[in-house]
Amino acid sequence: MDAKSLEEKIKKLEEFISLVPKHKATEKIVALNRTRLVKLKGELESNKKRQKKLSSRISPFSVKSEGIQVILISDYNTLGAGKTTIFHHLTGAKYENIGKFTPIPQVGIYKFNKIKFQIVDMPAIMEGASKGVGHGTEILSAVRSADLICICIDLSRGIQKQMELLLSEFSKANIRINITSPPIEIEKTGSNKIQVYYLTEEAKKYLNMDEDIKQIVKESGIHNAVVKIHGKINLEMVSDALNQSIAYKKMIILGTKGDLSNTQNQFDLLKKKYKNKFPLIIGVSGKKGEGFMDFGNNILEFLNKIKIFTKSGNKIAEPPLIVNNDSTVKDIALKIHKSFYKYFKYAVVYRKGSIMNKKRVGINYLLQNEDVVEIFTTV
Ligand SMILES: Nc1nc2c(ncn2[C@@H]2O[C@H](COP(=O)(O)OP(=O)(O)O)[C@@H](O)[C@H]2O)c(=O)[nH]1
Ligand SMILES: [Mg+2]
Repeated sequence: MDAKSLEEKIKKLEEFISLVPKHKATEKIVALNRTRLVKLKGELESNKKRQKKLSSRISPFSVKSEGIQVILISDYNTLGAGKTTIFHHLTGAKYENIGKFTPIPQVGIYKFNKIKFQIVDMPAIMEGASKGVGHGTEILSAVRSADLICICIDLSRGIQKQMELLLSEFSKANIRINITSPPIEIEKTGSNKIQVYYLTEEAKKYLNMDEDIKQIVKESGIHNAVVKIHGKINLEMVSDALNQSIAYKKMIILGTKGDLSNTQNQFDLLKKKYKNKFPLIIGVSGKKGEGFMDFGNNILEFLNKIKIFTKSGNKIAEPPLIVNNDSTVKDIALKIHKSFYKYFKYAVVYRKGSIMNKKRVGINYLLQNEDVVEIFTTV
């Protein structure tokens, strides 16, 4: 197993164990893996303790994420694209760093309807960042772990050069923009073969690719794995799925300094040229605070997140929980506390409509934006 982190290893191992058919012949492998699981969990615990001690010494670039993390980025050739001005506007930080070079990331909180977003004002990206130039390694690794990247493009200067440098460095760093990762999971196993599982109706259409898929996986040096296909794929996606260094990131563009004259043309051009790759391009003025009216909602919608309020008695808890838009009551129960799942009896969902809709539902009920959920337990 070469899963990325211990946590992932544990998750994968637990999944693997639940997947193995339980009978005499597999008894040993299940037992071995159970033992391994216990060992890994022990390692994780001691790592966490060590991490706590180390955290005072970590690099300023490894920004700890709090809530939804949004990174502001621009290209170094266009110094002064307006990131710090936007950062100040959103976070309410003091006006200290505007017009100055920001050599290390600045972190602040942007609050929108009581929902917190962590905003990171990053140093600009230099040409060669993907090879490490100008703290490129650290900046791009922060990009890889962010929830959303806001590319800041100065509308008072040529937009194309700014975009091209950034897109080129992202591409060289194996960062894919606004596409989802292939619906393929590859997990190394102890058995000496590659097994492909086609887990959805869509996936079953690719049964005829079985041999090819196995061959590609073998080619990467893996000879024992479970490959799970969840949806529409092609062979390139199989090899992408094998490439651990590819990151799939959500990005939007902020056209900055929209208050200056002659920026409308550049904004139109920006939209025209990049709308295919970037479904969300917003014209803003950090200086005048324009364009950010509904910024929090824009972000949530773009990230396919919804707000769910929880209710207990007459009280609705604030802030709402932020969850994926395909979340069910189960996800909410687990998010509050696992006992709400364990002792789940039923839930009542209040949904806004022409009249407030109140409904008693089960654990698998699919939620919608701004639903209010009250969970009842057996204890
Ligand atoms: N007119 C105008 N000027 C801006 C705006 N945002 C930033 N600036 C100016 O552009 C310069 C660089 O801004 P800054 O926020 O430090 O850019 P950064 O280097 O990307 O962080 C400063 O002189 C700002 O006053 C804006 O929205 N409108
Ligand atoms: Mg700055």
